[in-house]
Amino acid sequence: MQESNHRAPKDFAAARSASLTFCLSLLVFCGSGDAAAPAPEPPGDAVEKLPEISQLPDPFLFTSGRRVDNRKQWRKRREEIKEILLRYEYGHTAPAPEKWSAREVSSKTWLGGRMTLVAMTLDTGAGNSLDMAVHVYRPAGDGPFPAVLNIGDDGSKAAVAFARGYMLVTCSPEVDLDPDTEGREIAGPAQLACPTCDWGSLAVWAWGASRAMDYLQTRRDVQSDHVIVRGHSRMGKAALLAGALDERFAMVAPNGSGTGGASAYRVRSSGAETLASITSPKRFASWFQRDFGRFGDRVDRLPFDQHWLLALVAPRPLLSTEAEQDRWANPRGNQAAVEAARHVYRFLGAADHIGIRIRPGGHENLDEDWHATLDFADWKLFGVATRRRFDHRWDTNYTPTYDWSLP
Ligand code: GTR
Repeated sequence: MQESNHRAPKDFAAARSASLTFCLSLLVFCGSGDAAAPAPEPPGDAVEKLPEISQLPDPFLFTSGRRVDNRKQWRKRREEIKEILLRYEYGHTAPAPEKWSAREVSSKTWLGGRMTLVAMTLDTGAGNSLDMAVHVYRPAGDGPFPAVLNIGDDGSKAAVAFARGYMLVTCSPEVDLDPDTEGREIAGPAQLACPTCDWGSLAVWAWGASRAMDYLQTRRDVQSDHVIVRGHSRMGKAALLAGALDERFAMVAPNGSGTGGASAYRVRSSGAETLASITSPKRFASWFQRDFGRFGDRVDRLPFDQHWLLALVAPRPLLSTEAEQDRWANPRGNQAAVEAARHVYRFLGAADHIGIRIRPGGHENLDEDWHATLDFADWKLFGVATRRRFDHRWDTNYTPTYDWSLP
């Protein structure tokens, strides 16, 4: 049995005091020195007062009306975009906990002895209030290994990762921190721990992935500067959000993430899931900031679109893996968002660090999707050439209609 206790590294302490704080006596999320910032105002009825923007909004345009014209300014704009997305769409993630601990629960051989599966529990809140399972599928040898952190406890791709020289790690925030529900708002451990937080489930799950990353940074067998955050479908949305917010993730790989993930709301394939549909109280309103559904029939009033979320990852590698027949996940909107976000990548000198891979078939999480992700990772993180293409277009007739371009 291993046990370790940790204090947040310095830069997280700084980020914590700078961020909107959710200081509660219940939790040790916030240090006592933090000045409590006012809770963000939910957009509420103000949706009607927001300007109509029919095109994909300009990611380089500050709210003040000024435009980014150098890379240093992009860092500032990035912070502004983050706050806009959290305020309107996902709700704010809590700061990193000041203290947390990891406990080994079990360890057994896996894949006929070629790997060890180590089950850990991370205690990220006061009094075990926020425990989360983390499973490490550890190849034989000392490492350190690059790793894929999968949101969701799915070990079925351990062999694929292993064969490609990557360690697989899974975490389960959708079970342990905020249980996934459809059409039911429940107060899961995260909401109970922080009743004044406005985070929806996707933000909680992304926060959980960052806590798993805290832990991976302490493992000597992990190359913590080469961790890819990945997830499928709803967990793809969470993985994208985690990678957008937490720059410790070296690469971000949403699979079939669709609406609320890597697909634009304003550009749709026929049959694609809409904002109104995903935020319906009968479906997944609880994944988002509670007022986000008010944009259901006013998508043109959204101050942003999902290319802004993708742009937060820049210039780190980002690959969206999609499927031709997965219309519900809005492949046309995905293409539009990636192509629009590429302007930010290009601005930062990394135009080919963002890609789309589209395979035949439907909404699944296949070995083939993992191989594509790991080919991209080998290329972008380790300089290994690949013959695979990552510039697929689902709709070759799609032409962007926005009138902004590189500063
Ligand atoms: C669907 C939802 C999608 C996607 C999917 C999944 O019902 O509409 O946005 O997240 O679930 O996670 O399997």
